[in-house]
Formats: sequence, structure tokens, C-alpha cells
Amino acid sequence: MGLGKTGLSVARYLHSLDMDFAVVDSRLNPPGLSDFRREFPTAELVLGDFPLQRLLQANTLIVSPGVSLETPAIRAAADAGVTITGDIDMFSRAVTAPVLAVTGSNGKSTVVSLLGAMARAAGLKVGVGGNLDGAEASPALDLLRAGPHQLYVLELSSFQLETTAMLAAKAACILNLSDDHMDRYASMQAYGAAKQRIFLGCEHAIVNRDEPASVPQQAGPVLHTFGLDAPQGDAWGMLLRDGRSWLARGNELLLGEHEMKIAGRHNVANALAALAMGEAAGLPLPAMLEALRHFAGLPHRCQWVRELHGVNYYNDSKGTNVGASLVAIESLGELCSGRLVLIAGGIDKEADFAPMLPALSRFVKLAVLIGRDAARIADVIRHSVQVVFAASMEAAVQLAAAQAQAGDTVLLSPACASLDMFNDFAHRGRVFTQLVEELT
Ligand code: UMA
Ligand code: ADP
Repeated sequence: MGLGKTGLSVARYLHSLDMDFAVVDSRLNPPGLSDFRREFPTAELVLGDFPLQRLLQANTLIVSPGVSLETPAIRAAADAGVTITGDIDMFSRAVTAPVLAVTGSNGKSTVVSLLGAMARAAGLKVGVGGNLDGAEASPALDLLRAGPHQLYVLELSSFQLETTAMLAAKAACILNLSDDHMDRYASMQAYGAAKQRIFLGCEHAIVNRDEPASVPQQAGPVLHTFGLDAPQGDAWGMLLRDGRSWLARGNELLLGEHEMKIAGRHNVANALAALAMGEAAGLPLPAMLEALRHFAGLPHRCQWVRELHGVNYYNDSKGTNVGASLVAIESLGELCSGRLVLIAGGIDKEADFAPMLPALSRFVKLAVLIGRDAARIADVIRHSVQVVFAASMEAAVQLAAAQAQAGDTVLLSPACASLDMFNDFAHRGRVFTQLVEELT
């Protein structure tokens, strides 16, 4: 069910096993359509609806992550005894090499990419993908077909975990939990419960000491912790020495924060999580630290674009929820000598914007709001910060540039999904970057 990236990868996988399948997508023109027609000209394809009668004839429904299990036709099929599963479940049943699995509301892609770099530095043939987006990322089943790999590093969303029965990862981690996808979940508990499924059958659980929701709720895995405080025993954390902060394991200093190219406390947490995960998979510490020293971060995550007339421009288009944008505002607000002009807005996923208010009033002089839910966001934040609306990204960049003075920073960190105006967050980031590069 679904003919996006996941649906296409599932079709290819089933075909490689010589299994019969049909594909259904509620959209008339799903993104995988032309590739699918070319690769599987004779396969059954139903578009524009999820016809219950057809679903009831299936033995198993392999549901793409963008499709809610609460969809009435899926519920009816499940009630009638049809097995419901997803691509990660199929992956976990077939994989033989160890799997490192990372979920959380924010930092997943950074940690997963860093772990990939660490494994490569250790000389392993590693497959990196899952929910991870970008040129070098693949859906999990594509990774499996491209194998064999010695290690898999998977970024997993709560949607993918909902359909995963027993991941049995070598090591698993919930990095953090903050408000996201409330348009798909009834409560934060339901969202957190989906994320908890990452620990099912895992050997090592990596726990964030600053995040109670990261602790596995079932006994079984060996626990290892990381956090931004001083580490006890052989835990991972931070130590202050001679006025500088260091990443540390117990009392052992590993690397100065200043030696990392990725900035901000959230990235220290991400680095510590990656080290703890890597160690659980047996990666040697020197190779991991070498990779960490060189890791420059991913595009669209607090990425510096240019300086013009003393104003710095940053692209944090991947700030797609309140927690991520809060971190971006706080870390760039601390760095900047002036104030921030924030460009935000899009599809708000029914999030609560109240947690942003203190940071907005402390660091932001103007919020330029774009997109479908701009008015709803303005209602919540306008008592803490001055707000203007812009009808397009172009208008937003022009407005922001006109209001920013030397020393200020213009930050695109929307706290929202992009699909009302763009193909995805990367498209939104590219449009912003190009407009900023054209400013004179
Ligand atoms: N859709 C329909 N009808 C369908 C099928 C899908 O309307 O029949 C809609 C969905 O509601 C959704 C969109 O199409 O808005 C895409 O859904 P999909 O399941 O086809 O998505 P894929 O192209 O398979 O991409 C998915 C992940 N996307 C989602 O979960 C929404 C990608 O993560 C992931 O890279 C890819 O599988 C490979 O594993 C992206 C993402 O935005 C980065 N993830 C969310 C996030 O990180 O917050 C969860
Ligand atoms: P994800 O894959 O979970 O969306 P990314 O690594 O792509 O995470 O980072 C997305 C955004 O989230 C970043 O631009 C940054 O603003 C914020 N972020 C990154 N790491 C963390 C973290 N550990 N805690 C909170 N926010 C974070």
C-alpha cells in the first residue's frame, strides 16, 4: 500500500523473491508511478482509492509509512484477518548482519549519517538508510538487496515502527521525544509508544539521561547512557577541563567540543549517542573519533549559507517540528551578536507552539510566517514576538533581508512540514538558499 519510495522498494524486493504482489495507492499520480510502470509493466496497480474488496483478497498488506493504520479500509482488512506489516518488518525478518537502529523526534539523520561515517572509518561495508532522506539514502529493503553489508544503520520513524513486530537490533536508541506528528497520533503517549517498539528484541539500549522517554519500558536490553552532564562509571557525557568542554567516557576525555565541526549542544548529544551506539556494535573508538572530527553535518540542518552586509543567513529547512526549531533558535541565538529574523511556517501538524515562546522573545526580533498554517501559528506567538506574513518564500526572504541589520542572523527554521508549498524539506531549503544567494 503506497507507491512512494517505500512502495517501490517493497515491489522490487518481492519481485527479487519471485513473489506475487499488487500495488494500491490512494493518489492518482504517486511519485513512484513511472519507475514502477517501467520496471513492472504487467504488475497489478490500483490508483485513486484503497478498494476494500481488493484488500480483503490479500494475504498480507505491506503498508507504507505515510499511510495511517487507522485508515478505515486497513482497519477493516485487519479485522477480517489480513496480516498487516511494513518494510522494516520484512527487512528485520531477512537481515543477517547486525543492525543499529535510531529513532527520536530530532537528530536521527545526523546520528545515523555519523554512525555510517564511523563504520566506514572502521573499514566496514555499511548500509545506511531507512527513513533517512537524501541522495545517498535508501529505503531499508533497497539496502538489503544491494548487500551483503557487514552492518546496517537504520533511521526509523514512529510510522515505520508501528508495523515492525520484532526488530531485534544489535543496539537501539530513542534520541529524544518532542511534539511531532500530532495529526497522526491521539497523544504524546501514543507517539512515544510507537517509538518504544524500536527496543523489541534489541541487545543494547542507548539511553539519553536527559530524556525519560528514551528508557526502554521492557526489561531485557543492556543499558548504556549518554547525556550532557558528567558521566558516571563508564557512561558517556561531558566534562569541563581548563574552561573547555570535552566529550568523555567516564573520566576519560575523548574529544574537545571545539574539535567537532558540527556545532551546538544538541550535536554534542548526537555525537555521544553515536559513540555509544558504535561501541555497542564493536566499532573501535579511534576510528569513531576520527570520523567525528571530520563530520561536517548534513545540508538543511542549521547550514550556513552566506554573509551579506554583516547579516548571516542559515538554512534549517529540516527544522520540521517545534523541538527542532527551538534548538536552532537557541543555538544560533547564542552565537549571534545581534538578533534573529526567523522565517517559519508551513503545515503545523497540529503542534503546540507554546514551548517556543521564551526563546522567541529572548532571541527573535521578527518572525516572518509563510504557508498554510501561518495564521494559526501567529495567534500563539504574536504576544512574544513581532509577526509579519509573507505569501511566498521569495517575499519572506526579501522581508527578512530588509529588516535584518549588521550583526543579525536570518534563520529559516519552519517548525512545520513543507508539503503545502514545496516537494519536501530539501526543496524548501534549496529555494531559500538560492534566493539568499541572489540577494544584493
Ligand atoms: N500517501 C497517500 N496515499 C498513499 C500513500 C501515500 O496519500 O496511498 C501520502 C502520505 O500520506 C504521505 C506521502 O504520500 O504524505 C508519502 O507517503 P509514503 O509512505 O509513500 O512515503 P515514501 O515515499 O515511501 O517515504 C517514506 C518516508 N515518508 C514518510 O513516512 C511520510 C520517508 O521519510 C522515507 O525516507 C522513505 O519512506 C524511505 O524509508 C521522509 C519523512 O518525511 C524523510 N518521514 C517523516 C519524518 O521524518 O518526519 C516520518
Ligand atoms: P531528524 O532526522 O530526526 O529530523 P536531523 O538530524 O535531520 O533530525 O536534524 C533536524 C533538525 O533537528 C536540525 O536542523 C536541528 O535543528 C534539530 N536537531 C538536531 N539534533 C537534535 C537534538 N539532538 N535535539 C533537538 N534538536 C535537534
